[in-house]
Amino acid sequence: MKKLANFINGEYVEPKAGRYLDGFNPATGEVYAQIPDSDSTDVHAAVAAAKVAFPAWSETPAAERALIMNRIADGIERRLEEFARAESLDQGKPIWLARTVEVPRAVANFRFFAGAILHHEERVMDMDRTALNYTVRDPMGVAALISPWNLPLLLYSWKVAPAIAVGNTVVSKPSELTPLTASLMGEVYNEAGLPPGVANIVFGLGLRAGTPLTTHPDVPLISFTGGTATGTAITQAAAPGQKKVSLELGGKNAALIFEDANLAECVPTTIRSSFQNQGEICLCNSRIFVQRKIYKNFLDEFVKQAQALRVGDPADDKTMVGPLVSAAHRDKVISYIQLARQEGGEIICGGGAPKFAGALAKGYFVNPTVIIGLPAKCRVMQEEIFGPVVTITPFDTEEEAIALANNTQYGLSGSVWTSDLKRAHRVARAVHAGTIWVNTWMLRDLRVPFGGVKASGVGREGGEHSLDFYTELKTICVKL
Ligand code: TXE
Repeated sequence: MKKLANFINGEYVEPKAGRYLDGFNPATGEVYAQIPDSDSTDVHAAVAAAKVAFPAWSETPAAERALIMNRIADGIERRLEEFARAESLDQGKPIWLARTVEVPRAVANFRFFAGAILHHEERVMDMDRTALNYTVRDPMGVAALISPWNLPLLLYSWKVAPAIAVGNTVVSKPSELTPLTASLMGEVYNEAGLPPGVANIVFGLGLRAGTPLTTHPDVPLISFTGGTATGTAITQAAAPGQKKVSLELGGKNAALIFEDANLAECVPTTIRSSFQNQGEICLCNSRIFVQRKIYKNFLDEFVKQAQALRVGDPADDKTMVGPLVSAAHRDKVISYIQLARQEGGEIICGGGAPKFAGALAKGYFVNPTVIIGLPAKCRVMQEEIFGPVVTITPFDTEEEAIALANNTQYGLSGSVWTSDLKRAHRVARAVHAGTIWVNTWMLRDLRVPFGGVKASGVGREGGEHSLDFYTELKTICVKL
């Protein structure tokens, strides 16, 4: 049984109150780890360590910070297989996905921001030779970084890397459901020579450990990725302290598939955008709209490919769909499938859990599920399910497709499939979302802004937008 520890001031330490939470292996339902159930005492110790480390770290030359960041990236890369195993065991994702996509992306996050701080430039605004205005950026202090369970290491590193690159110190609170890869990061930091107190990690529950962090008076900024309800709670908690907040929240992303789409590319990509990581990616498409002329063809091919996805042991390289992250989340996803039946939907693929014998019998599996025949306003078409469940609905006109895509409180991302260039641009502009992909999905450049509109969040991170979020921008005006 693994017993995890918080990482505070460069050392692994037990939670002060000695309380632990059970960590479950989602593939078997067995308890495999004890996770610190930290409280405000632990959080205060971590914030205090980060506060002490801030002056020296913020004044460390950018080249030196970049060197350490690159060593952190090297450290993760050297242990790629260990990280991939830990992520798969903890979260339930197929190990090949962790190995080929998510752990490499964590490495890239540290390398990218190590480079970004060396190449960053600020602006000078010349007022007709009477004055020069120039801008400078300063790190802000101790950043609170709260990350979720779906892409644990990827999202942890997405926040820590830019935050420390620009000279902040941080206290992270990873999800209580998936602490394992973050718990390895302390070793990587120490090996890389990151000064104690620059990156601290406190494990525990949202209310007991998260709230004292987001409301701490010495924390001026918060980056959060997670559910929309939690994002609202964090905004409310942060308001009295006038904290800078970035929220990446839920989604109900649409794929709009027009009759001139290249189905040979569109179907397998839409299978990925529906079921990759068990559908537990905020960018997954959960509502698929298909132009009527190709609806039947698309549906037949999509269902055939969905049925062929191998559900099973995430440690097996052939597995395409692993278990959901927790029993509670599995129950939530199954309850939406039941609701779809009540709301008049027809389940034409999946719809329940696979039967496994042996070790996987108590795992939190759900088969890839396709639902048709639902009205656009029903709960299944409106609420975030966050599992391997999609709805497929026909449409007739471009206007109708856009209206259907926008018929949601969310606005994180979307996909448009067409070979008509003008239509691609038109529809991409008309769909209300932070990111639209044309004839692809989840092609992510680290420089692009990332975030949502409406209930999908506030603010943008990524590339220079992360540098912007994690710094305070100051104007200096010099009269000539
Ligand atoms: O996430 P929470 P939950 C969606 C998805 C899912 C739903 C709820 O639909 O079913 O959200 O998931 C911490 N103060 N997404 O409840 O609670 C928590 O400990 C400070 C979308 O598991 O949002 C964890 O570290 N922190 C999503 C983090 O918030 C608090 C990814 C996220 O957990 C807190 C995950 C509080 N009051 C779920 N309460 C995405 N956008 O990718 C909780 N936390």
